[in-house]
Amino acid sequence: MLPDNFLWGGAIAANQTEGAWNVGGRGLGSMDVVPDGPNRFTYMFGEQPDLSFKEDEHYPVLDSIDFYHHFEEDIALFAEMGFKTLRLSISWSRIFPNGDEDEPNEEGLQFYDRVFKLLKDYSIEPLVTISHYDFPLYLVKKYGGFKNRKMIEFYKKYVRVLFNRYKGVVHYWLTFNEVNDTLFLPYISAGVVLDPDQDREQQLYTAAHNLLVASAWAVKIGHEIDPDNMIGNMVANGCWYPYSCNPDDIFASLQKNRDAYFFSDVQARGYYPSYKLRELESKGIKLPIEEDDLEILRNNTVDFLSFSYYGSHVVSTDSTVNEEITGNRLGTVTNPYLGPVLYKRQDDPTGLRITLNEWYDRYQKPLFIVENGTGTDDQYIEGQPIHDQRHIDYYRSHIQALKDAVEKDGVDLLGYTTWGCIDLLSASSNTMSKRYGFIYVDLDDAGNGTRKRIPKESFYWYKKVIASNGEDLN
Ligand code: BGP
Repeated sequence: MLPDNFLWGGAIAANQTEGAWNVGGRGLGSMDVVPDGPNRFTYMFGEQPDLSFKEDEHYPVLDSIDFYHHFEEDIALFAEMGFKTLRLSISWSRIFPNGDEDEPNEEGLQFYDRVFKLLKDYSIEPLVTISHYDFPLYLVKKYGGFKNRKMIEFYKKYVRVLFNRYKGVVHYWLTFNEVNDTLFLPYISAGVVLDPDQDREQQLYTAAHNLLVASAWAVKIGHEIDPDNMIGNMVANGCWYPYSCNPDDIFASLQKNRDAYFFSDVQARGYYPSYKLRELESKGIKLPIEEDDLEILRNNTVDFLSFSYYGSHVVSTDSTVNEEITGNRLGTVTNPYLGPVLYKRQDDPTGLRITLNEWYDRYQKPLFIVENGTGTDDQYIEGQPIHDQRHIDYYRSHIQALKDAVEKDGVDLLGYTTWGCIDLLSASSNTMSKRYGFIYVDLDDAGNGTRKRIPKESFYWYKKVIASNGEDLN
């Protein structure tokens, strides 16, 4: 059995749901200026220096599903499913519209007061991501995002406001979403536009160091303000398998797994792992470590580790093994033992069990699965139920895997929040048609629709799962 206090729920992020980009004194956020369509990836990879709005582009984040004006209805639906927790993020530019002001925007704080009050009324525990792919655009343009050390101070000021304001209201916090994506998607994860005239990796690791230090400061400030705060990290996860038992493949998979381990090693153990220090040294990359940084990292490790898991990956050192699918951000060889490639991924529930075991063995700290799910192209026809059997099948197998990890392997797991408990904008494509939710939102990729919310069949299924604490998966 899962523990009685297991935190079942779902996850959303401000930039993918809130909309209301110019309401309540909010400033522009880094994702507001990212269009959908083919140009999008130049932004995500940090290769787009022009962050102005262009007339011939569409910017879905500006209005999104308008959670800002629908939150009461949405949270009522989450409560109807029996959610014990809701993972949501705060829009930094709602609190500090530019990011470098001295005083926060009271109206922005009041919005989250209302959200948290409602969650409390429904006994739903908020799990708050402090920065989920979300930086005030002004900080990106003026300071260059987390490439600039000054960002640590702006972030400290921001988290201090949040920890003070929501003391006793929010207990579970995540410092940065998918912090390890800084090395792959520097704009969305770190607000960084790369300078083509500077060394690429030096810029990435500079941002990574600044983010890691900022994250440790959040742990410190959060614990000082309320020792009961539980503060976790968040990485994009999904174990890497060797394609074969060739020792070279095994070693290659070990190295690939370190892309995620590197960040959580620092955040959970409090120091840079030797493998990374050697690698950086051999490449001539210098971490911009300043006075006190190492002490801050050492003394402020996270209380728990959290991650997203969508599927596993495979690496081969054999150049003739070249059948490759592309995940959202990482190229991976197709796994011949898994099923079809859907939305650039292969389902692998056992990979979730493996990942949980590997992470618990490595850190011996509680874990939290804060994203897991699959996009589907659900269709709504007025008056008819929305059959999203694919969501049910996916969740059933992954929940069984996490139960095995807890019940058979002894992993300490705090909870499980599915990604996109309501249809929202996809981070990689910025479209609505990759639908993750238990709740359909009537909005298409071009931004047309009523934004009406309609529960899908998976809504009723998940409700049963939560009511039975994971015992009834039928
Ligand atoms: C993670 C992000 C989420 C979310 C999810 C699904 O990387 O933390 O914000 O979007 O992936 O990915 P996508 O929306 O691209 O399908």
